[in-house]
Amino acid sequence: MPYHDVETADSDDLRALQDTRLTNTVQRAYENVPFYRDRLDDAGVSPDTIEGVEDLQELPFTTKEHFREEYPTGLFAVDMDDVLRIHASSGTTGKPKVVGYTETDLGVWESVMARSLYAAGVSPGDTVQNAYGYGLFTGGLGFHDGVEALPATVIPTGGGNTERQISMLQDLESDAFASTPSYCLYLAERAAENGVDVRDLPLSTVTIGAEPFTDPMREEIEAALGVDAIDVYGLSEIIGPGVAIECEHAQDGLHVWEDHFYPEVIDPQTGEVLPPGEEGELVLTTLTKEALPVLRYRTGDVTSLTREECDCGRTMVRMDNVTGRTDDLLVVRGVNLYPSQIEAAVLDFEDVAPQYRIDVHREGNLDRLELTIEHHEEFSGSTDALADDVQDRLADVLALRPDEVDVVAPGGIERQETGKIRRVWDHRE
Ligand code: DLL
Repeated sequence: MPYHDVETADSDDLRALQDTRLTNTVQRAYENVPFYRDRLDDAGVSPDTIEGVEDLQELPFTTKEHFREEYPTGLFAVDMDDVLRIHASSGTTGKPKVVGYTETDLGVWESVMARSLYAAGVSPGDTVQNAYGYGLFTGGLGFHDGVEALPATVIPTGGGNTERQISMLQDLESDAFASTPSYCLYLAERAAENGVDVRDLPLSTVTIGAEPFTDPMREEIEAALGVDAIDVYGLSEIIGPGVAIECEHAQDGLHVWEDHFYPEVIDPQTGEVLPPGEEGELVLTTLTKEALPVLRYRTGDVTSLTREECDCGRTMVRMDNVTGRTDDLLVVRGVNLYPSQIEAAVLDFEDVAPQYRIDVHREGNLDRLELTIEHHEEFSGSTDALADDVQDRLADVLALRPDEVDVVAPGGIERQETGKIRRVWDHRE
């Protein structure tokens, strides 16, 4: 049984609900947000002609640049008196994207998070240690409210403070742990240094999200923690964590809570909507948000959708694990490559640990690609030979030979205790 009946809704009923909610959202956005009014007027679209999801493609896209142009609250559809909470997503450049929530929005958020946690295998009464950062980042408070709404016990450790994090896991016997994938690895590593094997803890559920990761990276995490790692997806512009999650049952794609967030996948070049199964950029439309309704938001995240039945019985559409973003693309000596291709290729080597760093330099007119990887603790072979093997493999996979591959000892790559991990350093920027 799911947490909420709607998770197994009949497709016609779900569509009817989405149609009504979309019509209302478009009307509210048009009436209350000058940005949307101008965009729709410019596109020659009257909100009255949008009668449901069928008509969605008539609406123009919204982008992260629009959030920046309308900084801080130009996209809000309600008076500030009705905004109970603000969050913001910093990104790497430019102004943060400021997002707001009414009381109803906070209610929706905690309910989709409660649903998500339940789908991941957290039960009412469990104890969930929340290692996402509290503050403007949506991870901390988003998970926090969802755990309480479930209702379960939340331990708000937040990011960092790893020694205390480990002793809390031991002493309070947490059932579940939530953090970024990179922090899971960091925690396991620090625990081992202190003589604690995380695999011996009573943890039964781990959710990972907020950062892209490949399947080989997930396998490393699961091996380090001794438990399945459930992928949870979300973004501040839409609500925060809780847009989509894998079910523990099938762990085969993330169920998008499409009664609140309508997904499309488009060709990032042409903007054309792609059929199920085809990979492209995820576009999301909020169906119930009051403070910040968002129409056709280009997330930049690369995925595909499937409507095939899931073993868990939930009927909601599933999206594939996001391993990268359209703007992650690195062009090195004219060759296009994504960091996830490098991650998957190097972690395929048994001797390579799940830590890496990509540096791109420009020397004269030439780009230079350098990769630093760590070998596993048990490795006793030649680092030069391993470096050569990795270099050869990457030359095959990427159609570009890295100029240098450095294999360093465990711990040789600097660790990051809080926030989203940075692995790519493009010094040409
Ligand atoms: O990262 C919300 C979140 C918090 C999701 C905790 C999951 C867990 P932002 O800081 O706005 O919000 O960043 C959103 O992070 O567009 C993706 O590029 C990336 N992202 C989030 N979840 C995943 C995931 C939060 N499961 C951006 N896999 C998104 C891959 C993810 N990338």
